[in-house]
Amino acid sequence: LMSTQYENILVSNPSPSVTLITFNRPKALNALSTPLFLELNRALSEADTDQKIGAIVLTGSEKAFAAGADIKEMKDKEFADVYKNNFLENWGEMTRLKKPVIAAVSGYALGGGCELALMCDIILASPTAKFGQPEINLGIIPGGGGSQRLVHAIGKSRAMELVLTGRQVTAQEAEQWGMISRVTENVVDEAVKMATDIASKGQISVQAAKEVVNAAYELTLAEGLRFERRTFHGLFATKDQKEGKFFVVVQV
Ligand code: CO8
Repeated sequence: LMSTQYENILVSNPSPSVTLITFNRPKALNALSTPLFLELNRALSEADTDQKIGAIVLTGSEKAFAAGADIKEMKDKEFADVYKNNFLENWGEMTRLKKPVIAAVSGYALGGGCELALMCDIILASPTAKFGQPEINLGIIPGGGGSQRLVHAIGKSRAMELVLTGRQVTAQEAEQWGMISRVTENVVDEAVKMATDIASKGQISVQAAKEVVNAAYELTLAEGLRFERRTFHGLFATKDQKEGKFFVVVQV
């Protein structure tokens, strides 16, 4: 069977259990056009439903993870148009995936590029990575979740600074701020390694873990703890728990 052909992304399997999606609009610094997003959503959905795949890695090029939404596409849009068509609505689709998504960021992750990284479950960055929300310089504001997810990730004052000034932060600063998990050379290899490791765990507990951690963004502490406990209880009905690797725990 021919695998799906894409024009704006590359899809590969660097290990049998991992899907690697690479943005492929080098001339536009991987600007996130609508056609790119439709392809991305299709590839993500395929990986999410493929039983062999346990985790997904999302990356761009050395120079740019993604330099934002496509400015050329947005330039002539009018209010009625973006409102009626709920412009950017499909951007949220990747947050509904069951499987973990790791962003491997090199170079620019600006505007929508930064927001897309923030939608991923884990962010690894190379020392060249630069994060920022430059929308303020275009007379708009973040529209892909940046204003909300940054507050959760780095707190109000820092989020406010980024959103109001458009300043770019380095990978090192983003790491200090807890916005990303860590800075590393060979970021794609490291992300694939991590994804392969995650994919080797029980898929049901991985899915449950992702679900409960993400619930912390939306629930009160009491509701979140209840949701965690119930989900935890539910896992005692799975085969993975019966096979369990408790001896590993005991040895530690
Ligand atoms: N959209 C479309 N094309 C882009 C984009 C973009 N976001 N970014 C870069 N490009 C293109 C450039 O136009 C240029 O193409 P061409 O050669 O045809 O003119 C090519 O990529 C290379 O770019 P540069 O020559 O500018 O490369 P430099 O190395 O000089 O600069 C920068 C790199 C600093 C990243 C610079 O390109 C830049 O500032 N880009 C724009 C960054 C930006 O403002 N991003 C935010 C966009 S807005 C956004 O993401 C909002 C998200 C959702 C909200 C939407 C609400 C409506």
